[in-house]
Amino acid sequence: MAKPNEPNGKSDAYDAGNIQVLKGLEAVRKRPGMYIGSTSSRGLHHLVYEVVDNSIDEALAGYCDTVSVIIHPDDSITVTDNGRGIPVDIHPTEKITGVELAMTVLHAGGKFDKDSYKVSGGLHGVGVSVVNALSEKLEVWIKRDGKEHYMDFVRGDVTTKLKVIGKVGAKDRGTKVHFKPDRQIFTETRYDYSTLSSRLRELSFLNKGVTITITDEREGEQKTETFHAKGGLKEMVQFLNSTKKPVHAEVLYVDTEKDDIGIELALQYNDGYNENVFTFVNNINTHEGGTHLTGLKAALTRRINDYAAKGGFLKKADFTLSGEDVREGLTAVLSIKVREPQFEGQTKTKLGNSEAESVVKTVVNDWLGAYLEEHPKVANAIVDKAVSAARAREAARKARDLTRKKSALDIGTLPGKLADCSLSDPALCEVFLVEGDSAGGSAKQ
Ligand code: 0RA
Repeated sequence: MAKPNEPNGKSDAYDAGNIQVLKGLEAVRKRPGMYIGSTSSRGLHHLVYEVVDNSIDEALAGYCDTVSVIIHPDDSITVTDNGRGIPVDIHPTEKITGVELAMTVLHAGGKFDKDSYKVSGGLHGVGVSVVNALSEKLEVWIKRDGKEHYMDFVRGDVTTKLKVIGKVGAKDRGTKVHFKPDRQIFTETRYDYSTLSSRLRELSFLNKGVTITITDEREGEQKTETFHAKGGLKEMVQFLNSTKKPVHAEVLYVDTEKDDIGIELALQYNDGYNENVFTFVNNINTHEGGTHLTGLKAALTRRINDYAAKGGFLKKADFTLSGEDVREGLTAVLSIKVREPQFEGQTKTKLGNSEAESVVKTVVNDWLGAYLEEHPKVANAIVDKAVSAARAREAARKARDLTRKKSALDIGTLPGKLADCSLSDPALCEVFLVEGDSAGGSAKQ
């Protein structure tokens, strides 16, 4: 290491040799924030999401339907899945086992086969090697090829090479990862059950058919929950609207694919005035919206206006339904799966892919157009709701305009040579026309 530069202008020679190249997991331990966002509670929970996302990737690829998460008494975590199991054979170019590669090489955790969406979750999607680097201990068990394999690590370094520890059934496959977050790295090491369970519930809604369980083994906290949403986002919307009064019984639902983009959407109106629209891309909540949300909004506004116009809902009205009108009381969840997502914005939670806008718009236009035609009762309830929102908006606008007109006669808003009366009773007011600037001045007085 070079000595720090001295303030007198003389400095030690600085050349390429002084530039530190951090290799592999050492870099992660040195700057954990760069990989998991923070070393506080958020980062701590992120470790679990990172491991779970690998299992969810297996589920998305169609090889896994059960994931379980255990919080142990020492706040260590076990994540188990029944996927194919991390490969245990030697990698042809890296000359180490697939497990060692996944656990010790940055960005090697993801899928090697391109047939599945690389969901790589949380916001960072850095791979399970980052979890390994930031754990004081990590153990992995892999069942595949009729054998159970085991390997362990301390702070990212291999401590037990991959070994076979037993026999299993030929079809018994899966991966189990146990890790204890490093107390030297994290400022908070206690897991919050409800934070983990909320995200796991959300993941079960987003990945229909996958069973996810969470178990808390800590003293005084013992509990377990199982999440499984056969209906996917339809069930998520029912869950979100469970404390509200829906204006139509059925949740509108579509699950399809177009131009290599998976699209799942569920929506239902309630009798409230809030808009609750959530969007996800590859299981990541796009808090800042983006192109997919733009497409959804455009299609909703267009289809509901079309239906309202055709049904004569707007006959006497001198307005159309705005985007806000058609989203009043709306609870909706849109989840899309994209092969190469571009995340933008302050928190990297805004989708930038332009193709997502047209695909979502087209799919929702076609689907919603047909749905409204085929379900006139639901369509009428939705359009009535939007029309009443528009009426309320129009009434508010007129009231506002009236107030503005009144204030247009106030002195503050009159141009230079005009002056308002200081009294508001018309009986006491006169109009004065004067000639010349000085006369104007005294007339104003
Ligand atoms: C790479 C390739 C294959 C599976 C996995 C990774 C995999 C990783 C994790 C991490 C947690 N659970 C996992 N399950 C699978 C495919 C291997 C094959 O073709 O059999």
